[in-house]
Amino acid sequence: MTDLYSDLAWRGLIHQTTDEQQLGKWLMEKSRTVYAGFDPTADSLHVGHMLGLSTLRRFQRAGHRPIAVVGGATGMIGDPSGKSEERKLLSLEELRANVAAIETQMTSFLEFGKSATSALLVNNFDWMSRFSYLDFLRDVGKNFPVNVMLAKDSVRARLERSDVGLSFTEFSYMLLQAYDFVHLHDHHSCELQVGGSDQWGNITAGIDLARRMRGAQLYGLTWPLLTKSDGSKMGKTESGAVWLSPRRTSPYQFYQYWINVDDADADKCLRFFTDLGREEIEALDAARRESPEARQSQRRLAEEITRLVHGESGLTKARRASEILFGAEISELSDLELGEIFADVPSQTLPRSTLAAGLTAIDALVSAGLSKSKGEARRTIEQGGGYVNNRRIDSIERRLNESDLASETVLVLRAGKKKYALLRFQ
Ligand code: 383
Repeated sequence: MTDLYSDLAWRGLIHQTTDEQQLGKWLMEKSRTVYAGFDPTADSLHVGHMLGLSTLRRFQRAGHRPIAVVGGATGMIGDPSGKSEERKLLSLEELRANVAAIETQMTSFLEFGKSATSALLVNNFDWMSRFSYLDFLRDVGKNFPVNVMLAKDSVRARLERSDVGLSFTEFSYMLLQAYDFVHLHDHHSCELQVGGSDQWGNITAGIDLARRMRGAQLYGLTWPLLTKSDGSKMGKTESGAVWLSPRRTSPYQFYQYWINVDDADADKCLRFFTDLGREEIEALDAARRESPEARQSQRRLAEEITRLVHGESGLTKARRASEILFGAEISELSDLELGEIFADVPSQTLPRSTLAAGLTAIDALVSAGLSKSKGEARRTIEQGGGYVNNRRIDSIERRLNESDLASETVLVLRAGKKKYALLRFQ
């Protein structure tokens, strides 16, 4: 067995464990079963969750068996850990759709099959929904001293604030997660639960419960919060989370997020998110110190993570989009792909008949808003600064027609180096 614990420690992925001294040895002794849970709060996982999935993946590659739990039941309640306010309950339809969507995403990180280390995907609704309220209070609740529950960070943080409070529903959340650990121990000999540092309270609640109910010794490990060197959250942009679903965050935007990681955060990202080994990462660190402008780390990071999440075809698309924004000729894209690449670029719509009649390049630049007048458009073209689909407009006589469309309905115009505009024909 490989020394997984040392690798996790080197990567900076160990925040707290139940057993500082023993866990490393324990993981080397034999193949263990380990789990992490994901609540279906949206129809996609995001970068924060990705760390959980890639950590499970590290366990699997080191010879352990990972279980990914999708929280069909816990998602009905809402984990107060790390949340400053009570959550809105999700409707049952929303939950069902979210479960289906995130289950698909979870499978791409792990190997499923029939071997001893094959991953398992389970939904806690399957066992929790069979519990009656009275049985749950008698079997599980009886083992939870309320004073211990009150001392948990997730609870204390909320009780200290008089303006938000904490409902009985969310207060009970930790019992559900605690019982999951017992259930997975009973049915799959699971002995270790991993999660982000916000999950420490829930993980230790499960360990206590297993000791009380079964006399079993279970273990826990958390990784640190995902923060950047400036203190802000990793995996967030001004427009919100970076999602794994290509419908929420296109492969191109996803790729760009990693390409734009600060030098100061690159070492952490490479260690946390990629499968690259120590030697390779340290070589990238050295290269970054020597010639940061080459952005080799960022390119490698973007490449590795985009391939993992969006596959080779997603990576190809994302790369193509970057090339286009750096001036590569544009052809044979779909409206959708163009829309993603040029999401922030202004666009104008013209009737399709203008194109059939042969629109002059001069008129096109004016209609797109790139030139204020025909005179200005003419000068732009004469100086070699007018482009259609990133190809230079070689004459002021140039007319555009259907064959110039870059996609079904869109033409990409550019004035100078960076000023883009789209013309849509409908
Ligand atoms: C549910 C049932 C279990 C074990 C865990 C859970 C989910 C857990 C939770 N996790 C977060 C989530 O789902 O809420 N109560 O959004 C996040 N995780 C992972 C990681 C993280 C945590 O899925 O820190 C970030 O991604 O643990 O916030 O039996």
